[in-house]
Amino acid sequence: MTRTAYTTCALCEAMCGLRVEVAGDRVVEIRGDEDDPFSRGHVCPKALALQDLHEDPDRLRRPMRRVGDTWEPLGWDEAIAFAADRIHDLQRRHGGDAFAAYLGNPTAHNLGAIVYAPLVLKSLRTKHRYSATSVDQLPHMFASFFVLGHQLLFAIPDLDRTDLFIAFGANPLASNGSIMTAGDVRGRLRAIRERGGRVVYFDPRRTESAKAADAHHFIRPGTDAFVLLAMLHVVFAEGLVKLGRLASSCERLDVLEAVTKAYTPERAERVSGVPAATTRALARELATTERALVYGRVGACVQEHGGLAAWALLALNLVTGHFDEPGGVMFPTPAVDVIRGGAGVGISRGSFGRWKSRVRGLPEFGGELPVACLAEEITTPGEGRVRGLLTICGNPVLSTPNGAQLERALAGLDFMVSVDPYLNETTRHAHLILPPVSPLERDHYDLVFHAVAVRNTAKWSPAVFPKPEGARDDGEILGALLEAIEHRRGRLTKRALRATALRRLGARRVVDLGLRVGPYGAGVAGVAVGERGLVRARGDLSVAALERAPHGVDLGPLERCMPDRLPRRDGRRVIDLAPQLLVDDLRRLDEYERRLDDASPALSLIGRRQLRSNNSWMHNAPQLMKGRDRCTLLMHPSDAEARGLASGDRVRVASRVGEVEAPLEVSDEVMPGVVSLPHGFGHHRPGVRLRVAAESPGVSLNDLTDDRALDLLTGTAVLNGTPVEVTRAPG
Ligand SMILES: Nc1nc2c(c(=O)[nH]1)N[C@H]1C(S)=C(S)[C@@H](COP(=O)(O)OP(=O)(O)OC[C@H]3O[C@@H](n4cnc5c(=O)[nH]c(N)nc54)[C@H](O)[C@@H]3O)O[C@H]1N2
Ligand SMILES: Nc1nc2c(c(=O)[nH]1)N[C@H]1C(S)=C(S)[C@@H](COP(=O)(O)OP(=O)(O)OC[C@H]3O[C@@H](n4cnc5c(=O)[nH]c(N)nc54)[C@H](O)[C@@H]3O)O[C@H]1N2
Ligand code: SF4
Ligand SMILES: [Mo]
Repeated sequence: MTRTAYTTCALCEAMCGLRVEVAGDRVVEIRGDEDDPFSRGHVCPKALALQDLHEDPDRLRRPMRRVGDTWEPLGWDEAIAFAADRIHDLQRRHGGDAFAAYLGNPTAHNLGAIVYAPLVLKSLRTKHRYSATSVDQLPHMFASFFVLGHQLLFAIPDLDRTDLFIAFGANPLASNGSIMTAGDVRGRLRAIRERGGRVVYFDPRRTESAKAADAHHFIRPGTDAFVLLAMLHVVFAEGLVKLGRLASSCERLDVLEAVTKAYTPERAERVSGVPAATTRALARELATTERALVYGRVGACVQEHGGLAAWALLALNLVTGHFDEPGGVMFPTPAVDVIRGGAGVGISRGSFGRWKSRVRGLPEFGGELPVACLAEEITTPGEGRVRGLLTICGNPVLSTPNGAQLERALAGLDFMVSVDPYLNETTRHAHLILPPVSPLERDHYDLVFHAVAVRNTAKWSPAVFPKPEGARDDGEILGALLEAIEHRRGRLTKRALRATALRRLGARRVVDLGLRVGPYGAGVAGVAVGERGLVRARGDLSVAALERAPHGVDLGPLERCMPDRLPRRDGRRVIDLAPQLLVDDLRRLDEYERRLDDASPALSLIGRRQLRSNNSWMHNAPQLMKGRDRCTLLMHPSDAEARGLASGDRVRVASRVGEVEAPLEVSDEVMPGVVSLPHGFGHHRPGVRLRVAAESPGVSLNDLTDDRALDLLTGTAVLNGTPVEVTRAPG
């Protein structure tokens, strides 16, 4: 007897609907759900690997405690009590800040984790909060906070209606789209060209996306801000500014004009390699095409001037009239509105500089410190040293700069606990691992990615399989941990009682409340709604209503919502086109340009993503690991020739912080002077329980990236543009 279950793939941001054929407790087949109004049947190879994940014998099923070099299983109650006792004891003796937390990327893809992890972090009362944000989208959050007043007001490409899509540092055909949630992003990009529009990429590599586009321009790593500022320069110089409907909300246009005057396309050409004529032509095309936009992603973020690039991207869309307009960048109205808040689902608008990191003095953003500082906060002696760590959904040893240094630091912690299904490069240093159920054993609602989607939709996906006896999902694990931590501080305190109530509430009820008070909900008596009082109820969404629509519901295209959606600053809803902090940071950009004059002849190392891979943690899925070794170093033929190297040679790649060896792949896909290695490999570490991954371990790109290299404005790690030397490997 087989049955059909409908669910959503939560591996990447695309939210693909799945149709899963199930026999008993086994997966028979996974296919795209053609009735899903958002993804329309599209899936990528990773969806099939959900079966691998589900069945993976290496996936941990019970809490495990490390005793020396061996691991012992233990029961949940004992495990949670052990964690809470150790955390409490450590903080009592050394202060709250002696315990740190790191949240990884799957937190955002996991309902239980996204609801409960922030609550646990709050209850830890530590300034040492870290996450994958500072190796990813932090510059966008930073720019949105200062320009628009809320860190989560991401400007989303209105992909389905645009006629010009210009992308800096994104590879949607491999990543399936990022901060641009779009089921079947390939089809949606193809449709732009089919309706006569154009798709253009700026990337140091001619990626799979670039190959399927109208134009691709090589750009030197780390120089996007120069090109984007030059585009602004052209828009002002040629009188192409069009603020339109939002003119009265925009402030400091004159400052933006004044500061971009110096950034000519010629100057950008010298630094970036992008011809001045290209910059001019594209700036004009952007300004004069009715439905057009410019977009930037990881490549434009994790670099030395990511903050400036993110600001320039926003500003360009604003001054060319492509902000909050169909076909430009727009703002979703998600069914659970995490920006407007209400019913406890709101996310704060942001903060900056309320405290600084102990060792390097780097400012917090949004309550977090840059993860590039985590290792030094553990190893540098003195008052306030980090002695304990909680990781949730994270593998910072492979994902953050100078991972080898972090790895050594983790080994010296007094106590480390990881909420994670695998014994991997990071969690092997934990004293306790708390493993959640598989993705097919948990309910799902996308609180994050509905809020960054190219269309408004909503979908509740019940677990495909019931939770196995004695298993817990992330929400249950973190809810129990939250309660236990607060109860150690006093059983009857207000916070302890609240923690118990929150644990009992459960993630499903949180979503239900969020839906009811959201823009398509019927409201709930007695619950405060957002900052603006009761919002207009447009429907009757609730979890029960969504359960009656297993393929999800379509809530229509993105709609104009500005300036209403801006939070008030000093009582007013304004857009600051030229925040002073960003203007001041231009000085650093100028210094960078001067430094280039005496730059060393080193190669510039960038990363790459592959369709059959997902950051650092899916190399244990057999269906994704078939075929040749993918962890190769790409190098342009002219650079290979200059070094007497050929495809297949083993090369040594060395940076300031480390060196690795990898097979060389000579290719004119990368621009001269640039080499590329995928990130997320490096599974050779001892003590890791990933048998499939260990067969093709590769090397870690982040054993080369430099923890000292930061976008100093935002605290984002520089993961692209690392100077390296490449030589033939000895022997
Ligand atoms: N050089 C370089 N480095 C990069 C990048 C780059 O482009 N170049 N990209 C950066 C980006 S964009 C990101 S987002 C970060 C990611 O950085 P991280 O989030 O730290 O790393 P991931 O590889 O996503 O690891 C996810 C971890 O979560 C676990 N996990 C998976 N699913 C679940 C779940 O449902 N519950 C729990 N509790 N755990 C789960 C996995 O076993 C794994 O340990 O890496 C960054 N690092
Ligand atoms: N298959 C797969 N899908 C994924 C992931 C994955 O690991 N595998 N990870 C997920 C995550 S966590 C994220 S954040 C998204 C990321 O999604 P994307 O940002 O779309 O994906 P990337 O491949 O990181 O694209 C970055 C591009 O920037 C280029 N680049 C590098 N340096 C520079 C530079 O200085 N300037 C410019 N203009 N370009 C530069 C790189 O060559 C690369 O092509 O993907 C998500 N989806
Ligand atoms: S694109 Fe692939 S990994 Fe992303 S949600 Fe769809 S099936 Fe899952
Ligand atoms: Mo990411």
